[in-house]
Amino acid sequence: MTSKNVTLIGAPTDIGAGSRGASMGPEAFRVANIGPVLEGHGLSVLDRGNLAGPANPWQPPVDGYRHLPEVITWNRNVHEAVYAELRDGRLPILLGGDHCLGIGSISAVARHCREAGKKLRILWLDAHADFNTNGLTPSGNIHGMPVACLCGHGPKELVEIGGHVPAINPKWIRQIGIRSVDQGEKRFVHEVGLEVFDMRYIDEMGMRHTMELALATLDAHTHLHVSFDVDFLDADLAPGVGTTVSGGPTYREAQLCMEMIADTGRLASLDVMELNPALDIRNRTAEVAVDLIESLFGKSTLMRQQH
Ligand SMILES: [Mn+2]
Repeated sequence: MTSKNVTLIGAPTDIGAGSRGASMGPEAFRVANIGPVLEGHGLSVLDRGNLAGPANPWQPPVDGYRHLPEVITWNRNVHEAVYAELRDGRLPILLGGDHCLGIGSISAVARHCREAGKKLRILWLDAHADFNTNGLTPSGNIHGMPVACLCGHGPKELVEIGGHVPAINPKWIRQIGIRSVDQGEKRFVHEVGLEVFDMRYIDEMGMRHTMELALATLDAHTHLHVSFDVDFLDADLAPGVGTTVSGGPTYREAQLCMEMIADTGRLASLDVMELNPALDIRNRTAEVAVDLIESLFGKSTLMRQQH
């Protein structure tokens, strides 16, 4: 079951991103009242404050990676912080920070699941597949590589972070909302057999059917992790991200997505990534994200009775 004890962990860095500003994300979530909003749903919220890590040196790529040493340090710090909360039976919410930190977070979740004998299902809500490698990436930005790293394709220090290679099996992931994938990356996604519900699929089949499939076969022993890249949302709804892509889920589709996840009662860890206050308009994107997170934890827009 979803734990009532939630921990907020801020990771104030844009070390893996292509633009500066996601380092201010954690504070923007707090300004948008993420803690009190979750407490309003009967959760006990502990804010651990922000993790520390190296500054962003803003350098060009080396061997296809930008800022690899700094990315490694940040991910190790995130891994330890997330793992400690899970070991304590708490539900960690990682406030990014850019999406490269998904490596540290999800490797910690996978490690916890191995030790606790749980199955893992990961919902990757994103405009991008984040399945680049240093040979495929056009930019060298590691926020485009976390899924590949978790599946064992990446630099040794990132791939080995949770002590088990690969950290996860690609079959455990469902990607939703995808609409911007680089050419080589697309071939690689097909090669490993990632299950992707792209926007074409959502447009044709609807969010309800998409989520029914993405959440199928969960059981009482499944740990459900959500990795929510705020650029999952349509650019008009969520301007405060570094890599906006138009044609994403509307507010209503995103609400349904979150509510259907909440209905499973299996949510056990969450990353909310890539919020960039420098690009936002009066913290609107942070407020939309907090509103959706509220739904993820059971706020319902429904009139019908819930049991
Ligand atoms: Mn992403």
